[in-house]
Amino acid sequence: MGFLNRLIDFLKVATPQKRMTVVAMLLILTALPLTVIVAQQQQELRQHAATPSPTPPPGSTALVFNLGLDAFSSTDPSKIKDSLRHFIIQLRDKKGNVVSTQNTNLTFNKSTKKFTGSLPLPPALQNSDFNLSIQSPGYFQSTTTQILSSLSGKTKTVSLPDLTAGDIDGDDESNILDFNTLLSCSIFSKDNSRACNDKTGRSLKTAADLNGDGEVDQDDYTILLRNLKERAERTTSPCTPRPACLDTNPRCLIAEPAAGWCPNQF
Ligand SMILES: [Ca+2]
Ligand SMILES: [Ca+2]
Repeated sequence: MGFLNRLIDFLKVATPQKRMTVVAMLLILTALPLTVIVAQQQQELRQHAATPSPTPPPGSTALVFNLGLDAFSSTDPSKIKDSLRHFIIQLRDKKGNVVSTQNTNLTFNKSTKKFTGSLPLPPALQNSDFNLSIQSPGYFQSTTTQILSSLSGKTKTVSLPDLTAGDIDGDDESNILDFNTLLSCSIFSKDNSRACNDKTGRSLKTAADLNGDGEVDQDDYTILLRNLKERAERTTSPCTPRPACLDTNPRCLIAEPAAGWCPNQF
């Protein structure tokens, strides 16, 4: 009340110009918190708009996703804070050329440990044949072998094996740069997060938080180490493609190689 009384006394004796200045300052101070609230509400609305509905409207042409990320799948769901994750969906023609790139956010379901959501299919592709390449920050891209065709008026659920964590810098390669970037983003950073920010200044911290628990720490480092080791072993020990006749009836008889058949991708 002391401040208010002094303000009233000041206004009684102040010139009209000074009174106007004080009133203008009070209006600005009052408007600031309101501006912050409005900005927060707008951000929430934008985030909501970027999150597709899990169930597309009847009759629509859409892809319905039910995707897993391996580090999320192996983490206690109650520890996961990053329930909304960005995915990049590339539609490829039969020659493998990218004909459309779609960005979407999918929502983590703690019961199924899968990310779900739907994406309307662009009209130009509703009668086309295509397959999908799917990527999420921090994870290697995975491409379906299944060809989707003539989806006009229909929905198609896309379920794949969990994407593999480890591509922190998003170049679809596994190398020392992924380690350096994760360490830079982590609580053990020694470069003040310099390498954690890419050339455009964008932070890669979300990508480095492989298990979505809100921290980049020893757990993420262990996941990265394990996955890159397994990936390197697969690269140095090429498997033998599984002959299709092994899965037909009658079945052919071919001896399995010592390194085993390549796992069926999807
Ligand atoms: Ca990489
Ligand atoms: Ca983490």
